[in-house]
Formats: sequence, C-alpha cells, structure tokens
Amino acid sequence: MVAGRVEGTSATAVAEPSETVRRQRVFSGMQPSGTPTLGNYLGAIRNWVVQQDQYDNVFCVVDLHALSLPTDRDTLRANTLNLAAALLAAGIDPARSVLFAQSDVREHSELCWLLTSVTQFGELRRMTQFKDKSAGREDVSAALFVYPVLQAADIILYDADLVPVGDDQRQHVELTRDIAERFNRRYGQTFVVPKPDIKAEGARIMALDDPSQKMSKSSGRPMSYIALTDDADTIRRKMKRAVTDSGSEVRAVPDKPALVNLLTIYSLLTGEDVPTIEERYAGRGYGAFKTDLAEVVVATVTPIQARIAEYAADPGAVQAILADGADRARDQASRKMALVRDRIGLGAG
Ligand code: ATP
Ligand code: LTN
Repeated sequence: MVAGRVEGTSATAVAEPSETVRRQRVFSGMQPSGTPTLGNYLGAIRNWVVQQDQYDNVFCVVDLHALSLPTDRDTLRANTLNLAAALLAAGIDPARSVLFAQSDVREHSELCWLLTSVTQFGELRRMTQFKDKSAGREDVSAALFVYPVLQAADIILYDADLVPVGDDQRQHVELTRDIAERFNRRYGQTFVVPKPDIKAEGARIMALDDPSQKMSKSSGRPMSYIALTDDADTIRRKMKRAVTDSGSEVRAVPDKPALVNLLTIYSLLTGEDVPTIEERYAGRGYGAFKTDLAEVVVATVTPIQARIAEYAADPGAVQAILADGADRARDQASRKMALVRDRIGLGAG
C-alpha cells in the first residue's frame, strides 16, 4: 500500500473509490544516468520535496529507463543507490513518500508491454526526446523508442493524478494521457488520466556553456552542468566560466538567454524576485553577479552533500528504504495489474 493515500487513515488503509477524502496522488521518476544536476533539482526534486505534505507521493528511480542508452552493471547499480541517496538527502521523506527502484516492481515491465498494444508507432516516432537522443547514432535501441510507454506504465499503474516534471517531459505526459484514455475506451474505465505538473519557473534550466540547450546530467560536458555533488571550488569555477551574453547589464531580457537562465537559478534558490536581483547588480557587471550566484548555489548544495555523505557511509540504510518502498509500491501495482489482466482477458481466468 502507498502511505498517506487518505488523510487521517492508518498506514494499512487502502484507498477505495467510496472514500470521500482522497488525496491527489503524485508520481514522478528520475533516471539513474548520472549525478543529479541543478536542473533536476530545480525542475523536479525541489518541487517533489515541498509538495510532499500536500499529496500522496510515489517517487521512482527508473533504472529500467536507464537501459535505453548503453550502461554497465556496476555503474547502473551505483547510480541507482546514489540517486536514491541524493533524493533522500534533498528531503524526500520515506515516512511521507514511497521511494523505490523501478525494476524491483516487475509490474512496470508487464504493463509496459500491454500498453504497447494501445500505442501507435507514429506517436512514438514523433517524440522529441527520441529524436534528440537517437540523432546521429547507429546503435539506437528499441528500448529508447519504447521508453515513453514504460513511462506511461509507471504513472498509470499507481493511478497518479499529477506528474511533477520539467518541461522536457511534457510531451511524454501528454502521450501518457492519450494511452490511458485509449485503454479506458477500449477496455472500460481502468486508469486515472494524469496531468503534468510543470512550474512556470525552473522547468527548463539551461546548460551553463550553451543557453540554447537543456542542462542535462548525461551531456558528457561537465562544464555544462552543476551536479548536486560538486564541491564549492568546482561550483565557483563552473559559474565563472558560464557563458554570458554581450553587454554587461545583469538583466533578464529575451536577447540575453544566458542571463535569463542565471537569474532564474538565483531567484529560485533565494526566493527573491528577478527585478530585486537586477537592481542589486545594476552597474556592477556580470563578474560580481556570478561570484555571488556561485555562493548561493554552494549554500544550497552544502547541506544536501552533508546528508549524502551520511547515506554513503551507510548504503544498507538506502537499500532498506528502497526495499520497503518497493513492497509498498508492489502492493498497489499488483492489485492494479490483476484488474488490467482481467479487463483485457489475459490468461486462463
Ligand atoms: P539525462 O541527461 O539522462 O537525459 P536528465 O538530466 O535530463 O537526464 P531525467 O532523469 O531525464 O534528467 O529527468 C528527471 C527530471 O528532471 C525530469 O522531471 C526532468 O524534466 C527534470 N529535468 C531534467 N533536466 C532539467 C532541466 N535542465 N531543467 C529543469 N528540469 C529538468
Ligand atoms: N522520462 C523521465 C523519467 C521518468 C518519469 C517517469 C518521470 C520515467 N518514468 C514517470 C515522471 C513520471 C525523464 O525525466 N527523463
């Protein structure tokens, strides 16, 4: 069962349609494809953390998705545990949220296959993430192509109402809606149709070395991102080298995309609005602004890093949290799959 589903009920309660007070459920996932970045933090993790009390939360380290690009065994295992530790360190609380590794709940793979039958080839071919990640590659796996169907399975398996993600995932959540609606039309009401939860600010943090590209943990260009685990000197160096626009005024205007990005980061991390920050740096140039921004970032990541270090010293604790999360997730997922199998008419009945 997934804790906190219904306000005021015990931890053993399971949501039933008849229950009147139903908290909205959130589901979101992150790939263990590297160390989470400031983009992951501002676009996703931070929102998951602050909204924890409002919703019934399920968060997933999507290791099956990470197989869509070449990966090796030891890296995958380490990345899975490190990402889980980073999420816990950033404030995901196992008492209020279910946190688990995707492959520990086999129902995700099973539902993915079933949903491929209500997904069209043409829909998948139109996904921009597939086009971006497959461009110029010879060795494109079928997993990369089917990736959004697995994502749809993740979400609708838990009857999620809301999917808090960065802007790059909007298209995948829209496809999830289409898949859920199609399944419901064909087989009868089975799945909740989820909505994307994408914030107006921070949903698309751009690369430090190129403000036309999304900051990404798997870009292969360390200067393009700040990892949550970067030390203070690395952060200062990366900020110093971050590209800026022509001119010297610290202003968030359309012809200064690099400054828009840096001001967005500053504003989200301090809670100050952009005009206040622009005023503070008026006439002082980019250097002073970037120096201070580096310190703002350092102040954000330092306490997270201290907690990551505690988890690193006790990997068994992270594994225990993931195992407990998988048990709770599986309980819900297996019940849903029994219904799905029956709706489709699979097996001997
Ligand atoms: P990869 O580089 O492996 O594709 P990624 O860094 O893009 O990974 P994901 O694991 O695919 O990250 O995404 C996890 C969450 O972080 C998603 O909700 C995604 O939208 C969000 N996210 C990723 N990058 C950014 C960014 N630059 N700005 C805001 N949100 C982001
Ligand atoms: N594709 C997502 C990761 C992801 C996800 C999910 C996000 C996998 N399953 C379910 C939200 C809900 C990405 O961020 N690249």
